[in-house]
Amino acid sequence: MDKSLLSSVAEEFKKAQRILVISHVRPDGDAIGSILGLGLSLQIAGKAIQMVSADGIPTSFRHLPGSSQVAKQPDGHFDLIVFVDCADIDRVGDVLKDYPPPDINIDHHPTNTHYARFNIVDPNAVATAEILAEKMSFFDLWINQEVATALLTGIVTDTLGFRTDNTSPKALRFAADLMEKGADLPSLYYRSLIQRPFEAVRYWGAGLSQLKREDRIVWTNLSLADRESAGYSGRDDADLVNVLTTINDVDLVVIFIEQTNGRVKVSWRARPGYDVAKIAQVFGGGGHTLAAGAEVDGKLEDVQERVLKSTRKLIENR
Ligand SMILES: [Mn+2]
Repeated sequence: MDKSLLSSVAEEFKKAQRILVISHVRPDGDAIGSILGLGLSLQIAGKAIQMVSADGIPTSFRHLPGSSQVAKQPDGHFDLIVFVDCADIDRVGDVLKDYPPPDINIDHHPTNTHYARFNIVDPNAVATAEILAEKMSFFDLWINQEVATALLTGIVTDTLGFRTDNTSPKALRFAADLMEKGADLPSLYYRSLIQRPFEAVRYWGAGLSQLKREDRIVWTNLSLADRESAGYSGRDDADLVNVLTTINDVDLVVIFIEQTNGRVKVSWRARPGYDVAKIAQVFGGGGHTLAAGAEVDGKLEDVQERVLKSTRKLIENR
């Protein structure tokens, strides 16, 4: 990475007094871990920091040190606005509509649009938190136990526990460094990836009991009635899709989740060699080649039929 870019960013951090650190809507572990990791380390350096996540903090990350300081919207004026883990400028939601454009963009998405004055974008990093772990000393920022815990949470969650294709020796070395700085890997791994509410698992039960298979496709649906009888409060699939991807000899997994707005949320997962983002785009959604989603107007059964028809074509045309 360009040394002068890094020095310029280090200089910006040094000059600024009031700094906003913000990440994307519907935040994941890397969004939260990056906000907290950078935010807390800037606080240690004596800066006045606001950390913002428009959708708040998901329950599974509320145990992280500093999470109670994260607000849903910014307040006041800032010398520096920093986006972390955001591929494009709109991903932060509309909470920044009265603010100037971002100064610094730190991200690892290959689709990043380089929207800030300074863009530190590394698509080879497994997580934005990995980039931060690497650059922190360059910015003269300190990684204490709390910062290390936040950053390791970002790395662990974006790699689904060091098992995604892009998991690298470099990421493992940073993870080891962060453990040496005090991050408790087994505990944060359990809390952010393994542990879940009883209601979520009951909700899985509804999906699992209706599981269907045809050739190399597996699918199921989750209705509003399933959600209610399980007592599950989320509008998502409670990560059931990641359970279904563990099934042998299956190339494609699809989940249909009925929503209250007359729409159906569809989630695809694929083994390497397919591109589910393409089908998701046909239905107005998007994503990555191996993981994509869409929200489709219509009744559960109708959407299921239309989507499966397109999904079968993927296998036929392979
Ligand atoms: Mn990320």
